[in-house]
Amino acid sequence: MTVWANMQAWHDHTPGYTERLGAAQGETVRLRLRTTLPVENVRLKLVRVGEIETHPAHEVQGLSGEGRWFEAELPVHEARVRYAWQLNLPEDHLNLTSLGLHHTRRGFRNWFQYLADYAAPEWAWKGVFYQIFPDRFRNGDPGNDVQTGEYLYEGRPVEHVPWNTPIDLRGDVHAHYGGDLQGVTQAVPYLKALGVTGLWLTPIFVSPSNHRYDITDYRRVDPHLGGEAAWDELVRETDRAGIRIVLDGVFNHMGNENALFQAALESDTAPERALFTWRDEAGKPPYHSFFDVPTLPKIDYGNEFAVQEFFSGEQSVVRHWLRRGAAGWRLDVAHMIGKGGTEADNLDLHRTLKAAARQEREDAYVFGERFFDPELALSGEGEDGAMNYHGFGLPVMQWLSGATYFGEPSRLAGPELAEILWDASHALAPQVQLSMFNLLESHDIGRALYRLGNSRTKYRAALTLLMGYPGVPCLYYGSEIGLSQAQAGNMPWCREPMPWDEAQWDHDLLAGVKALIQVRRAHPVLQRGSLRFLHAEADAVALLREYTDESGHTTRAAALASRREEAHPVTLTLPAGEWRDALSSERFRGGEVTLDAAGGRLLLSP
Ligand code: ARE
Ligand code: CA
Repeated sequence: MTVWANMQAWHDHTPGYTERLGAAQGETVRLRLRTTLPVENVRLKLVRVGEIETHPAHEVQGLSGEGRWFEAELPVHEARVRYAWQLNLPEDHLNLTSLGLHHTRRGFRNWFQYLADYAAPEWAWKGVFYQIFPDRFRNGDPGNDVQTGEYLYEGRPVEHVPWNTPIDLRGDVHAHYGGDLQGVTQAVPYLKALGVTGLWLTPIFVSPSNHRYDITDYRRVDPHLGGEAAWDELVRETDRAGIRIVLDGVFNHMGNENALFQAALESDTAPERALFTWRDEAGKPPYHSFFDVPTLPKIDYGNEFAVQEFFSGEQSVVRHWLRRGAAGWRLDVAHMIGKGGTEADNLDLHRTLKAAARQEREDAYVFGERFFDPELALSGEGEDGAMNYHGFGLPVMQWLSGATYFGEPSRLAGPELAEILWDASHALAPQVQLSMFNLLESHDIGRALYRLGNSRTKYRAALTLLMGYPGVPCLYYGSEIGLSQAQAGNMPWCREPMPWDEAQWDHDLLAGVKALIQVRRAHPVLQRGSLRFLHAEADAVALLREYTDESGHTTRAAALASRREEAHPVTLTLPAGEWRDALSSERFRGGEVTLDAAGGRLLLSP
């Protein structure tokens, strides 16, 4: 049930409505509601074990905005408080929840949420991330390249591939292009000019494959990526450019060449055996592993040594790299990390991991790769957010392209898209919504440009939604200059090397991407505003962001996107006031407007 902008009562997490976020348990927080309805009185309701408690709200004067304001005190009595408003009218009473105004109270899942004791990594909200797959981004030092036949991986010799060779089937895990951290350092001026402020590097530690998800040594940077010195230099240069780095934490499994696993294989009595779970099943490796891939033995966190080694110990991997300059962790297959060989999600472990990360760096940004429903894991105690595949990137791309990322046709239309997005976002507490890691594409799912038939117009529409949506936006290396893929499919096709010959770049596209990033970074409403929907028809959707300050003054932004290639006039109703197109600066007044939505529009008010 999507919530639309034309509401007669409103409340959200921004300062005009919520005094502050993340207060400690036991404290009290001032909440407000604004309404144009002829209410007689307003009450705040919250759930305490066994009962619904109501608190009176009193009217406050002197705040801006249409309608009347009411204020109440919320006792923050537990880690996650659920609350709603009751509006009493002369002949009626209504409930305001995150689903809007209703005669009944709706389910508690739809009440507003207040997370206690939670400091969000707000720096990430202000930024724009860029994902780099190190072997394919830039070769800064050909001297450290993997050489053909240098070693065997999965029984086959690895292969050195010259940079401009298009990916073919050989481009799978044995093909090394030679990209490295020196290359990333050389590209810092490029990244800074693009406007990104965060990098997510897929794994950089010693590992035999080109993707490096099979880690041999978690405490050493792969010498083929430039080793420790290249990491230190990268941290220095990115710091100087105001860019922070999030590393890929592969904690569900390790590489089979890792010394811990090798020791476990060597003898039946080795203490390291307790780090894995052993089994005897025909056709499968004798230990649990990621998707039964023999090179990726699964780590058993039922074992305290594993918890200490990777997460909480004084010298844990999580702590080590935060000390060495990383700003956070992306947790590979976060939902799989578990005990006893199961893939059961385990909030306990994620809590331990995040607590250790926050001790090292109080604003460390920790988010999980969770392909499916992340809601249960996102209580604020574990990860800050999750990679937003199912709540954002996949449905948006499915709607725009008319196909799933496996290439199956899809009939998803605008109204259902709005429904899916709203459902996923309102289920999360506000800080978690804003910390979700939003992406359209990645090294696992195929390039957005390619899936949109290489249409620049549609890709710009996709980016408009990405920059307009609550959550931290992330781009995938190369898409900004038009890097696509040679054929349909996920890996390895979406991992082409970045071309550095600028004659091959789409400079128009690059300028457009830069402009969108600038807008996102310049406007707090896009970084921390609330979300509602303005419009949805089969081929177009529009959403609204709002940020209300302590005095009740509201700034707004709207993102409008179409999935058509040709001009597409869309009529929608914007909140009253002065509006302007963030890119063209064209000005118009709120109310009913008709705008060409092709290629997407980002609008600002005032
Ligand atoms: C390689 C080859 C594959 C081959 C596989 C098995 O590329 O073609 O099938 O080996 O031999 C890393 C590498 C991959 C590598 C893999 C195994 O990047 O290239 O595959 O290791 O060696 C699911 C998980 C999701 C996971 C993806 C890959 O839910 O969490 O699969 N993503 C992470 C990383 C990957 C990484 C690993 C996990 C392992 O981001 O890069 O792979 O550390 C559907 C399915 C999902 C699936 C999703 C995406 O939605 O239902 O289960 O996600 O597609 O493929
Ligand atoms: Ca190199």
